[in-house]
Amino acid sequence: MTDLVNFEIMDSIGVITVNNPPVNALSVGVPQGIIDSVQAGTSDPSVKAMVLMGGGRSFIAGADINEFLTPPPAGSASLDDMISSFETSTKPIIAAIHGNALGGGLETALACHYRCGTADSLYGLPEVLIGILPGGQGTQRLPRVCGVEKALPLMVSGEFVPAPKALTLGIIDHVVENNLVEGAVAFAKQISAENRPLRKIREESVAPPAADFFDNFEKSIGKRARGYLAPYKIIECAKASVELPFDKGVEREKELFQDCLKSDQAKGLMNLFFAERACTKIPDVPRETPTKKIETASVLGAGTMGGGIAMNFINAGIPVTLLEANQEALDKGLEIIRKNYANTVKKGRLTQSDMDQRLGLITPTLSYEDIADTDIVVEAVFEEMEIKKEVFRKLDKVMKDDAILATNTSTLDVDEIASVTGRPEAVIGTHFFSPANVMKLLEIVRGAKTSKEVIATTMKLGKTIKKVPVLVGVCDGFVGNRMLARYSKQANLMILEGALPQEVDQALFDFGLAMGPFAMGDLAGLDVGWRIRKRRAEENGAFQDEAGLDDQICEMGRFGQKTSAGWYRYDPGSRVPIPDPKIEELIKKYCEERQIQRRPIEKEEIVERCMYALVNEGAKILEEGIALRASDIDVIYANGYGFPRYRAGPMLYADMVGLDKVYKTICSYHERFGEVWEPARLLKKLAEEGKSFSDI
Ligand code: 3H9
Repeated sequence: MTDLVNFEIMDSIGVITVNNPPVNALSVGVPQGIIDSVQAGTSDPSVKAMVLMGGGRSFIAGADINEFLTPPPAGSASLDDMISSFETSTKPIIAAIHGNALGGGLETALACHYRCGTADSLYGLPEVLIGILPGGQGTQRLPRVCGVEKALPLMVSGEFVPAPKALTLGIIDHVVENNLVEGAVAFAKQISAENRPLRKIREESVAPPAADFFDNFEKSIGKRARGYLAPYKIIECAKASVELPFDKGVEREKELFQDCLKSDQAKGLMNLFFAERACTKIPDVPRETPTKKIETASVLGAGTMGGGIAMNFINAGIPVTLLEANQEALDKGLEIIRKNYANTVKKGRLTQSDMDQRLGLITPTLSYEDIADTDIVVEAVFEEMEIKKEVFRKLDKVMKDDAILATNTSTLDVDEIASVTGRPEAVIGTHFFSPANVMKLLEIVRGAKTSKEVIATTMKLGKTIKKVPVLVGVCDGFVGNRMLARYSKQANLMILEGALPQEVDQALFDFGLAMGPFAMGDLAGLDVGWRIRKRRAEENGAFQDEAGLDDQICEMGRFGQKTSAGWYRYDPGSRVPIPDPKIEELIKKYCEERQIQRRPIEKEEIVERCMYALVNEGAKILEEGIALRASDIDVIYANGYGFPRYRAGPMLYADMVGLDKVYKTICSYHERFGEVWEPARLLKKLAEEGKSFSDI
C-alpha cells in the first residue's frame, strides 16, 4: 500500500494497519493508503472481512492538526473519500481500537460496519478543544449511535470516554480482552460466519429529544462556553442530525465546520495545542537527560499556597510531609485541605474513600528532621528574602544530598536564595498559581546554576502532578507577573485618566478574560500588595507622603472580597462585584485634588493599552531570554491568568493584529505617555522586518 498503511491477510481477514507515529493522525497519504487497502481486500476472493487498526501505541487520534494550519496541496484523498470507500465495500470492515480513537479517528471507526476495542481504549470527539467541530460526519453519526442527548454533551465537552462506557453507549460493539489483533480477527471471522448485515449507521435515524432539550443545553453551557464559537456550531449540527436526512445533515456539518475552521478562534486554539506541547521541550535539556526519582515530597508552610501545593502531590499519589512552624498553623492548614476535599466529595467528583486515602498520604510535622529524606522540598513560606534565605540555610543542612530544593517564590531572585546553600545546582523555582490545587500553570524557574538533571526532573514532575510546566528565567516577577505589572499599571492609569473600575473590567471581560484587574484584585486580596509596599517604603526610609489610590482603598479597611469591599462592594456572602459610588467619589476626589482632567475612555483603548502593555513586556522578556518562546508566554497566560484560550495568549494575539500595527501604536503611546511605553527592541525589529513572534 503506502509506508503509512500496511495490508496483510491473516486467516482470511484483511488486516489494515495505519503506521503514522506518534499518534496515527490522518495525515496526507493515510486516507489514500486505507482506500487502497480496502480495495485490495474487496477484490481478493480469499478475504472474508477486514480489520482496520493502528500500529504502535494507538488507533487514530484524528485529522493531522498541522494540516489545518498549513494546508497540504489539494487533490489528496480526504476523510470523506475514505468513508465512501467503506460504504461501498461489499465486505464487513471492523475497526479494532487500542489507545485512542479521537476526532477523525472515531469518525473513521463510526464509518466502519462494526467496532471493537481493548478494555483500556478511549473514545472522543475533542475537535471543540481546537476550535472546530467533528467534520468527518461525526456530528451526524454519533447521535445515531447513542442518541442526541448523550452525543451532544460529548461533542461539546470533548470528553474522552473509556471502553466500558463506550460499550454501553453503543460506540463499540465488543471489548477485546487479550491480544487486539487476534481478538479483532476472531470477531471479524464471527461476523463473516454469521453473515451479519453490513451495519450502516447513516441509514439509522435519531430519536427526537425532549422539546426543550436544545434550549436547556445551550443555557447550561452559557458560562463555560462564553465567547466560544464551536460549541454553538456543534449544537446546530446536533439539531441537523435530528431534523435532516443524513446526507443533508452532513452538508450542514460541512458548512459549519468551515465557519469554525476559518475563524481566528480555531487558529488560536490550534496554536495553543502545539504550544502546550512545545513548552516541555528545552533545547539544552534534551529528552534523554537523566532524571531523579521523586517518590516523596515535603512542603514547607501550610498556608493557602503550601496546602494547595501539598494537594497536588497527594492527588498524584506522592506522599507529602507538611512542615509548619507551630501546631496552630499546621492544624489550620490541614483543616483547609480537609475542607477542600470534603467540598469535592460533596459535589460528587471524589469518593469519600479516595478522600481518606489522599489525606492519609499527608504527614504533618513541626520538625525539619522529618523532611530530610524526602526527594523534593517545596518551600512556600512568607514572600520575604531574609526569611527564604533562613529557610534555605536550614534546608541545606538537613536535606539529603540528592534532594531538590524548590522555592515557590513569585518574585524573588532564585539565584540569591540558592547562594546561601552549598548546592545551588539543586535549587529551582516552582511558582504555583493560586489556588495551587486548581490552577494548571507551573512556572519553573531556572537559576543560573540549576543543574539540567534538576530541571528535567522538575519539568517531568510538573506533568506528573497534572500541571502545565513552563521553564522561565530569573527576573523580578518572572514571566507572568512581570508582564501583569505592566498591564495593571495601564489599568490603574486609565482609572486616573477617566475610566471607572467597572468599565475597565467590563472591557477586558468582553475581550474574553475571566475577569478584569480590579475584580481580580478584590479576589486575590488588596492588602497583600499594600503591606509589601508599606514595608518596602519603611525599609527604604521613605515616607509615603502621598498614598496611591489602591493604598487609600486599603487604608479604608477595604481589602477586597474578604472584607466585602474593595474596588467594588459585595453583598454578605456573595462574590458578585457591585460598583460602589463611594469608590467613584474617591477616584473623582483624588483626581480633582491633583487637577487631573478626566476624559471618557473607549473600550477599544482600554483593551489595546492593557494588551499592548503585556505584549511589549513579553517582547522584552523574549529579548532577554527569560522565556524560551513567544508561545511559552501564551501558555503561561492561557493557563495562569484567565486569558481566553481561543486567543491563545497575548503574543499570538499581537501576531494576529500584526506586529507592524502593534509597534506603531506603542510608539504613539510612547510619545503620548512617556517612558513606560518604550518599545521593545525585538518588537521594533520584527515589525520592521514584517515578521511575527511565531517566526522567531
Ligand atoms: C479532527 O480530527 C477533525 C475531523 O473531525 C475532521 C477532519 C475533516 N495532529 O499530546 P501528546 C502530536 S481534528 C497532529 O504529547 P499524549 C503532538 O503534537 C483532531 N499532531 O501525547 C505531539 O507532538 P510532539 C482531533 C498530533 O500521549 C505528539 O503527537 N483529535 C495530533 O499526551 C504526542 O502528543 C484531537 O484533537 C494530531 N491530531 O496524548 C486529538 N495529536 O511530540 C489531539 C497529537 O512533536 N491529540 N499530535 O510534541 C491529543 O489529544 C493527544 O495528543 C493524545 C495523546 C491524547 C492523542
